[in-house]
Parts: sequence; structure tokens; C-alpha cells
Amino acid sequence: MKKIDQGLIANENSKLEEALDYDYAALGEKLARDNIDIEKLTAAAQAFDVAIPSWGTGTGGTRFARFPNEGEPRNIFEKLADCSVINELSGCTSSVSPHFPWDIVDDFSELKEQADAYGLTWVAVNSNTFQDQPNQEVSYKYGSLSHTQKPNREAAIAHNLDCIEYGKQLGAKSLTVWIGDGSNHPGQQHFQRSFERYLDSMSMIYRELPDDWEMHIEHKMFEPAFYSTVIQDWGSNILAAMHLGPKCKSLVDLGHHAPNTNIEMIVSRLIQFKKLGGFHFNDSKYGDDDLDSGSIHPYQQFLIFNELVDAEHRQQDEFHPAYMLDQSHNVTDPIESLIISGIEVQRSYIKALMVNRDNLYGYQDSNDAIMASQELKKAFNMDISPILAMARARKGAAVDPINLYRKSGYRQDVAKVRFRDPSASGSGIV
Ligand SMILES: [Mn+2]
Repeated sequence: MKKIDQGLIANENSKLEEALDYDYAALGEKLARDNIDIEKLTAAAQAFDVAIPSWGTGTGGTRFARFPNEGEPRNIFEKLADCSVINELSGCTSSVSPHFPWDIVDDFSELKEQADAYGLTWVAVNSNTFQDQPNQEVSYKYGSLSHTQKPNREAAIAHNLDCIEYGKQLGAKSLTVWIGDGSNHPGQQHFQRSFERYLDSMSMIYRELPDDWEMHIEHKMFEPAFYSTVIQDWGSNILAAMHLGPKCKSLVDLGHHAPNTNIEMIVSRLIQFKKLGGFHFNDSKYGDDDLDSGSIHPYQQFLIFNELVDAEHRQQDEFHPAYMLDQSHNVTDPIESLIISGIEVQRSYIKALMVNRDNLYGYQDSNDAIMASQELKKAFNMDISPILAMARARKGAAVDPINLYRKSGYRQDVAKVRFRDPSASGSGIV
């Protein structure tokens, strides 16, 4: 089942076919001079996938205001339909990551059937103990899994166990845990005791993980707590993941570090110790801006993928990181932002595949800083758009996705039936 008319895609793609074939052939010749097989890169682009967060399909907001778009999804079924549109046009986003309790439904089998019909799969389920739900008996105002009071911790543990049950019904294979726990004032919280309480709570969740599941811990240095957070950085993260066990790994959200942090080096460290669980891709200028992937620091994103491809190249053990977008779209149509972002993440991956590892290792061993740097820059500076467009064409996705999306009139169509619900969730800020 498709949301976008297949005839429209075929027709629009055919208009661009001749130019694409020409550009693709020219790029193929250029790459062949460096002994790079363009067909291998195109096959890799076709196989690449990054998950869409269900909440990313709604309009985001800041703590000041939210400006909803016409026709934004009001429930998980409508979010799923938007995710299908994104995948049909981008050809690289065939999985969805749900968020609970925002996406709880009465009948998960119906939701799974709907996703199956679209050709979408469910990946990591995300728990939410950073806000109180209506009629909740205890509050998370002063923390959840690390709360000083046992009933509050127990509520947070129970919610995470519920998330595992929901995820099992959807066929998901991992639980991502991010907590807003922390403090706003020096002295407010005992650092060690709060971390101990967190580890105790997490060990209870870990015990209930199905054998073929992983648990991913997401660190974040600030917000909503502004003085300290319990899982502040990758150091606290990897310590917790090592303490909890082999099924627990660290998740890197690009926006959750101090400005100018060398994230690619963190990625390397996590890979080395088999603790890289996955990513939340986004971009930022100042903090956790949740801007579109590759829109501010495309070179950083490329350097992160350089580490990931290096691990693939070395056939690193237990290396199967989960890729997901986690963004907040405040002024754009989220479908357009997510299509472009998925493709930009895919672009970084394919460019990283073009780095000649033997050359790079040689320059590193001989301490040739200039040539090592140039080896990376050479791949980064190459315009590989024809490879990505050809990958989409071969998968029946759109050669020019944004143009096609606008021509489809999808947003206008759903706006006629999705009447705005001002209480709809979708701040998308984690
Ligand atoms: Mn995140």
C-alpha cells in the first residue's frame, strides 16, 4: 500500500532520467580513475536505512511556542502514514521508532499490520519519564529512575517494562532510555547516590529484556536539568552500559554534547569497547537545537561516518549500530525536513565509503598530516548526488523527492481530513 501515486513517481522520474543517466555515467568514470566502483556505492546507498522517529512527523516547538502546520498527524496511525510518504520518496527510511505513551494504541496488532502494509518496520521503542501523564500517581518533577523516593522509581521502571511489552507486539528489538533526571542547583542532588539509584532501577529493566533485545542509554548534558544531569555525558553513559551488561549500549544524540565536542572520537571509543548502540542524528549550532541533519555541520557528520565505515572495514565485532533521526521541525514541513535529512545521513555514509582506507592508514603511520586530511577531504568534497538519485530511482523512490512531494498535494489532502488538535503531542525535543 502506497500513499503517493506510483504513476506520478514514474512519470516525474522519467523526465529526469536522461540527465541522471548522463551525470551518473560521468561520475562513474571519475570514480573509476580512483578504482572506485560506482555500482558498489549505489548498492550500498540502496541498502542504507535510517529510522524516522514517530514524533518527528509533527511540528516541533520551543519552550516559547509551537506553530502547528496544517494537516499534521494527530495519532500514531497518521504519523505512520507520513513515515510511509517519507520512505516512498526518499527510499532510505523504512523503519519507525515509536514513543510511549504518546503512541500507545488499544490494539498493537492493528498498528503492526498497518506498518506491514506500508512496508515499514518498527525499531527502537522510546520510553518517556520526563513528563507526568494525566492521572499519574507519582510525579517525575524531581526525577524518575533516579528519584529519591522508591514509588517514583518504581513507576518509571514499570513504564519502561510496559514499553518492552508494546515493542514486543510491534516486533521492535531495542529500548531507548533517556531520562530528564538531574538538578538545577549545586547541592540539590547527591551525585553518587542518584547515579546508584539510576543503576539499580536500570538493572531491573535490564533483567526483563528479551534475549534478542538491546537497551540503549542516551546521555544529555543539560535540559531540562541545567546544573547537572544523571547521565550527563558519554563517560557516565559507558560506565552505566558496562555496569548493566552486554545487552546495554550507549546511544549518541549529536545534539547532546557541549559545543565543539569531538563526537567522532567519542564514537570511536564506544566502537572500541563494543558499546555503540546507535545514533539520534540531527544538527545544531548552539546546543540541542535538533536542526535538520547535515544542515549546519555536514563535515562533522561525515567524520562520524568515517569512524563507522572504518569499523565496518575492520569488521569490528558486535558492530551493528541503529541509525535514527531525532529532530524538531519548527518552521518547515516535517515530511520535507525528514526526507532531506535521511538523504543527508545517507550521503555521509556513502562519502565515507569512498575514503581509501589503505591510503589513510599509510598517511597515519607515516605521520603525514596533510595527506591524511586530504584523503578525507577528497571524499567529502565529491558531489555524489547522482549516486543517491540513482539509488532512489532503482528503488522506485523519487529522483527529486521534494519537488515530487509538493506535486503530489499530500499535505493539502491530509489537511482536509486532519482537523487540528491543539493538544496534540509532538514537541520532539529529546
Ligand atoms: Mn535523542
